[in-house]
Amino acid sequence: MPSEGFPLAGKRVWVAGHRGMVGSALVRRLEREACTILTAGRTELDLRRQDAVERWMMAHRPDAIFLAAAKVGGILANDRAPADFLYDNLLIEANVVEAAYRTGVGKLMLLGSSCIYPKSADQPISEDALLTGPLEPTNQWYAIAKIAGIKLCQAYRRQHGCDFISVMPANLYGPGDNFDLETSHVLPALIRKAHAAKLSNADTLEIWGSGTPRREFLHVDDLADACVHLMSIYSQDCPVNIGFGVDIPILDLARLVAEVVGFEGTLRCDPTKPDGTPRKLLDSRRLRATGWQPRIGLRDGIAQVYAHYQQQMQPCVS
Ligand code: GFB
Repeated sequence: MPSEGFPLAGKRVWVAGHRGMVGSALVRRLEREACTILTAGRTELDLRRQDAVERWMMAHRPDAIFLAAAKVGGILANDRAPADFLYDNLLIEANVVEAAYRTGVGKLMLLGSSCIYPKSADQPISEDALLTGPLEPTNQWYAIAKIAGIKLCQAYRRQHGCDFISVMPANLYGPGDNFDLETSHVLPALIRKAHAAKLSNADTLEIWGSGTPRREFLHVDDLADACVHLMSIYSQDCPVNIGFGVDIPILDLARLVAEVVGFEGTLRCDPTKPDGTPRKLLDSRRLRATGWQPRIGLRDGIAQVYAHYQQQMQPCVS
């Protein structure tokens, strides 16, 4: 892989979306680099407003941008708010990418998602599977917006020579996740449900869908580390998958969460809830070829997130 080299030392680096789980992990990771970290809160800057984004960029002049800001959510949130997932994400990406071009930003990384790939893509899913088949209906709106983001990076590279790249993470989890049962992803939902079931001595823990879909989970601190690594060395238009390398059926994930949390009852599937994509395991060979490896195993990662969750809950429990 040809490497242009873009060291972050001495640079002004904007983490767009720094309050989210991914953005805050990026800030934690960038604190170890000799760069200046720029952030903008939601009240200061609405990324869906083109003028505001351009004004902010003109005033703050980042050299590099991690575009982690996005409207995100789990399978039900995606299904129930298609307009928000499509509109918000399209605007955020278009505004930041265009302003980055206009203000001469040296490098931009757009964070996508493994759900951009076709529902029936061959496993593990290589970057070449993009746009080779129909998407999973529950999250097609979010996926279309993220595909547009990849295409924006490619188009600005082709037309204007901008060094804009994109990465596609596996299903993420970590500290700062959303634990709202209606809008969250599966892992924080299971942690919350297992914890509540343990405290109330409930007999069962409910799992949405059939429990058979398989997902690949990556700790957000591993993701942040891979992003900083790729920002420095990767400079091509093809997106790069960032995965852990192993997937697990949702039922086994629920068993693991129950074990870590200490819930000893039974697991019950709710077939009225959607399964989504049957399997999403990324082919991360392109990334591995650069020498990067994830470090946080799933059991340890879940234990860490559960500890965070308990700390967060402390005032309510006591
Ligand atoms: O994490 P999740 O919502 O996202 O669901 P996706 C993964 C699987 O876990 C699905 C099942 O098969 C769910 O039915 N599941 C079981 C649960 N119990 C629960 C629960 O209590 N809550 C939730 N949320 N799921 C999302 C996309 O898809 O993945 C986003 O909708 C994004 O756009 C994200 O791409 C990474 O993996 O199905």
